[in-house]
Amino acid sequence: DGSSFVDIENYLNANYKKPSEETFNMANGKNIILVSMESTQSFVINETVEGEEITPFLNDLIEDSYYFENFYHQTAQGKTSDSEFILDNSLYPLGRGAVFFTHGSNEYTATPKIIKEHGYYSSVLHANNKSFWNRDIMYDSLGYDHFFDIESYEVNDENSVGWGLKDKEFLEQSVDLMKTQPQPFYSKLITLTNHFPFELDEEDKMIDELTTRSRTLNRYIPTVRYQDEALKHFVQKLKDEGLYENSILVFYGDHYGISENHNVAMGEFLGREVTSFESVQLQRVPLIIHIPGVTDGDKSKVISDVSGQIDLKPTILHLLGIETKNDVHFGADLFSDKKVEFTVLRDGSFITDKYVYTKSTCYDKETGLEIEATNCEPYMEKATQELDYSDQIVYGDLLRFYNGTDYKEELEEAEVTE
Ligand code: GP9
Ligand code: MN
Repeated sequence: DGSSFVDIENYLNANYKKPSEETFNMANGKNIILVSMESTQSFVINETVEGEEITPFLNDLIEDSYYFENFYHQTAQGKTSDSEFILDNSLYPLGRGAVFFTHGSNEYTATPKIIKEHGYYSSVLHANNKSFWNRDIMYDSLGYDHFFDIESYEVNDENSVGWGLKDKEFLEQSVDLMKTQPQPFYSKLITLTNHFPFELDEEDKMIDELTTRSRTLNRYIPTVRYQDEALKHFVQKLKDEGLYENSILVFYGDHYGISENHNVAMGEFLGREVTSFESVQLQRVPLIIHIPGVTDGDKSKVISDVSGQIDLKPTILHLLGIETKNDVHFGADLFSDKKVEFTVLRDGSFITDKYVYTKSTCYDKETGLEIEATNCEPYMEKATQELDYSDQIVYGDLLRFYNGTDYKEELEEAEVTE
């Protein structure tokens, strides 16, 4: 059956959360530096292997940041590209295929497009071919001013491993490229070294591989450690080049790195069986928001509220002091005291403050034990509804009818059918 865009609009209006007065406008006029950390899951944060931290730099950075410890990725088959899509649009990716490919030429009201009107320059920096994931087409649709692809980097045998340019070199060269941009800018950097099959040169190994039965998991730990070191140099270089003070850093994991095929080894490492409940909990990825001069020391905070990548767009816009009341988005400002703890994953699983629902089973979030389905029932319809509304927007290219301040009247009459 069909629903009209009015239904979607009503749903989104009810979903809108007022920004918190404390954080609204907190980063007005500052550069936004986003780093998409390849395959980085939260279980590595503040975790050690034989006494050695896997992410010593990020652990330190968290001490001077807002750190969201219950932040979930919401990606599906489009992997990194899905995370980019969610982040910039606060829409869900598709259940099948990669929306970057299937709907790369839709109209969107993505963050780069919105902040352009507020004087921001926007770019993506990623040392891969521009057409990978159809990025060159989609970035135009999202309103990016520039894509620094592999052509912008100096890549050779020495500074490459696995998928290409090593993160340390990539991030270092990226600072030089960012320096050429007009400020304020919104720049998204996408790392690559911590990508399956997690290859690393001997000289870059700073921590031992694990010794579980999964070669993949074993190798993951040193590449995460390497990425952490690369990020440390990156932040230092931002400071040296004078870009740090006037920027806010948003570091987040794009999606899982260790699939369910490695559950036995993962259970060995975690010291507990990886049940369906644990599998959902393993979809948490780090989110660190660092605002120089603001989130330092006693202003830092570990935030335990349940959230997801879908929440980043309104959060970032509100930090910049941009209202989102008339913007189409499914997430909510992470800092709003009105934010509801309810995060939907693309496969229909969802997480609330009390429950985890997955594979038709309801779990008590605290104990991880299976409980009566009736506990989860009140949220089931909302989860399905939300994914469905987002899909209708993407499949119907409905943002064509949206002019950035209000929904066009003609659309209100249009019937949207599946
Ligand atoms: C490729 C990089 C990794 O450019 O974004 O892609 P993934 O396989 O993680 O989607
Ligand atoms: Mn990725």
